[in-house]
Amino acid sequence: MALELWTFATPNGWKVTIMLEELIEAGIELPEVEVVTVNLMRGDQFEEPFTSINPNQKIPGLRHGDTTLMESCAILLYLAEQFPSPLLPQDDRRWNVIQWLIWQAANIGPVFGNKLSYTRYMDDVPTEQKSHPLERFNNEAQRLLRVMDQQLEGRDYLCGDSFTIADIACYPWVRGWKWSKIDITGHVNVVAWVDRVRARPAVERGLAYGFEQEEIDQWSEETKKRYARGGATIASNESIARE
Ligand SMILES: N[C@@H](CCC(=O)N[C@@H](CS)C(=O)NCC(=O)O)C(=O)O
Repeated sequence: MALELWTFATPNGWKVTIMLEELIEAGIELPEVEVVTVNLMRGDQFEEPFTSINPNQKIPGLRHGDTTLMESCAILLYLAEQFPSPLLPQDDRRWNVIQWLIWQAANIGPVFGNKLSYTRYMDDVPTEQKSHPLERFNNEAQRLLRVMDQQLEGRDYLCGDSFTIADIACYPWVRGWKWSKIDITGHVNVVAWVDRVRARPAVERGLAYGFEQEEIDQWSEETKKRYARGGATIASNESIARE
């Protein structure tokens, strides 16, 4: 039974490509994986068949036999359960990992995502209207980074010595701090964690989805412009959904 991943090269999409590569790295024999690109800039997320897989119309989505799934963290949990590995320990560490996974979904994702959107994509919102959400999301992002920094004190990864789905969920958002203009440099444990996670071969392979090797860490000016244009289109995509 093949795994069909419906995705795009964005933080929530990279969570799942990293997960698949980490499972392979852990020696798990995965079924055939078919990656289907949902071009968000073209509005594919509002079309069938993606909408049947993910009624929320946002990537990623997963189909595995009769199971269809939305929400990146639910997909991480599903894959971790289907293909057991240290990425989700089965002993009493399990709920600690799950709480940090949910913490990402409820906090880092929305807050970093909104900060990014107001920083780079909301072209049609006047500057004076952006200042309040920018300040609010930046302050909250800094608070979340303090929580993360504290959690990483004396630990290599969020839940201890072992890399888990909680790290996978947080990493693509935190690594994009320059693009979202959320300064992580005052949080030394977070900075060290970003480097540690980036050094994992499977993470590098997962991040390569949608990108040439030489652009994984440093986007070209052309790519920045493409994402800025695409992000602005997505930010105003509500109109497409209403048509
Ligand atoms: N909570 C969702 C968020 C998914 C999400 O926001 N995906 C973005 C890309 S990172 C998307 O598809 N945006 C398209 C749109 O808003 O139209 C998850 O974790 O899967």
